[in-house]
Amino acid sequence: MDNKIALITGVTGQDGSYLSEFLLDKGYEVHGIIRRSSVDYRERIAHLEGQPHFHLHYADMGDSMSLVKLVGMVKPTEIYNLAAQSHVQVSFDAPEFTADVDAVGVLRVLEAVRTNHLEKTCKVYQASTSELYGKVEEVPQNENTPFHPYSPYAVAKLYGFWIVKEYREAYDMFCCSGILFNHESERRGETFVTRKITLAAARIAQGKQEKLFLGNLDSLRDWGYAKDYVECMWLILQHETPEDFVIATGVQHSVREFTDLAFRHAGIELRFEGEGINEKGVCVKGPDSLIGKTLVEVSEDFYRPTDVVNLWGDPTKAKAKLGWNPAKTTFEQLVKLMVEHDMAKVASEGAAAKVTLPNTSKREL
Ligand code: NAP
Ligand code: F7E
Repeated sequence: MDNKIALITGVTGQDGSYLSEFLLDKGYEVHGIIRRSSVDYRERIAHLEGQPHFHLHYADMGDSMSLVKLVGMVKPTEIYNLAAQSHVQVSFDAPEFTADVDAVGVLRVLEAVRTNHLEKTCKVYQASTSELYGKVEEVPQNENTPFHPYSPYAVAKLYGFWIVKEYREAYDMFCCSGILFNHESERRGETFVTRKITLAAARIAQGKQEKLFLGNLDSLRDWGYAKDYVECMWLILQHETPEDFVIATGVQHSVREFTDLAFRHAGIELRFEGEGINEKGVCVKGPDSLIGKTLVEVSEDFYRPTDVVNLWGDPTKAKAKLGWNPAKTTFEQLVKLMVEHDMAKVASEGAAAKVTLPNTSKREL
């Protein structure tokens, strides 16, 4: 393909920022959608702004007209639809907004392609999710595992998955879903459990936070590295036929294991004692000032009305058909790189950033 023009919705997010870097390296002209907010938060793509092949445009997933106009102007050869209200817990508080952006938003993107008569020249990648498996009916989960969405977020994403499949079959469009399992990084939003943990471990180790409050420590996830996963999004669109793929590492760990390892990398050894809501992580090794202190507690505030607790992906198809390597970054390497990043970040914040109140507020998620 000579003319490589990508349009990324969700460009300011974790995945959008890595995907932009990846596509710019491949010689693409990259266009991203940003939306107006009272505070401009574009930290993840700040280093790309001003590059000659990187362009930003105002549009919104809730505004068909803006999407139709933009797709007509940019005439992308590939659209990566990553924009979403992506927090599962928030979807219980804002279910209608989540449905509008995560479900109907997908339809708006597909219709923007059709309205501009680009069906035959523009491929579409949809950011689907392991949350579709929800209250899992099979372990591990592959492309044939039945869906059982278990949150307003997952129900919205299920519509996105099916509308993409429908447009593929009805209009012969090259549009596909990547069913991605959790992927994390040093750019992960701070209210997802992994980043909440690595930041707290760094702050506690440096005397800037007293305690970490978490919800369900038994919850199991298949965590990979976001930088490795964006490559797969691209590979899915380069495959000869439009197909959906599960993207996962094939390895599962609990929130407790993630916490334990993150604190170790921050120089603190924890012993977990008690059960359920009474479980605690007590410091048994580390700075003298922390020995014997309870550093991790469970709070009901972080329990969800329905929680997905057993996600474990089977990436066999992606390995075989896309040649993707799910073991590029191991769980251990992922935790280490996140903690190292946050130790440096917290150190640079200075003493003023001490978190005096532990994060008991529900807003911390
Ligand atoms: P993220 O960091 O939360 O980024 C979400 C992006 O969507 C942000 O750029 C956000 O823009 C944008 N957005 C939200 N509402 C919008 C609207 N109304 N109009 C335009 N843009 C809007 O998410 P991520 O972790 O990078 O995930 C990327 C995609 O993959 C999402 O669709 C997510 O649901 C899906 N997914 C993620 C994972 C994972 O583990 N990370 C796994 C499976 C699927 P602002 O910066 O303006 O808020
Ligand atoms: O929760 C449990 C929580 O918020 C993981 C999104 O990218 O991945 C993400 O969704 C697990 C859940 O991610 C806390 O109950 C315990 O079981 O990090 P999370 P998520 O819900 O898996 C999927 C694939 C997506 O598609 C989404 O867009 O950890 N947990 N204690 C906690 N979770 C949070 N956030 N905070 C806690 O204190």
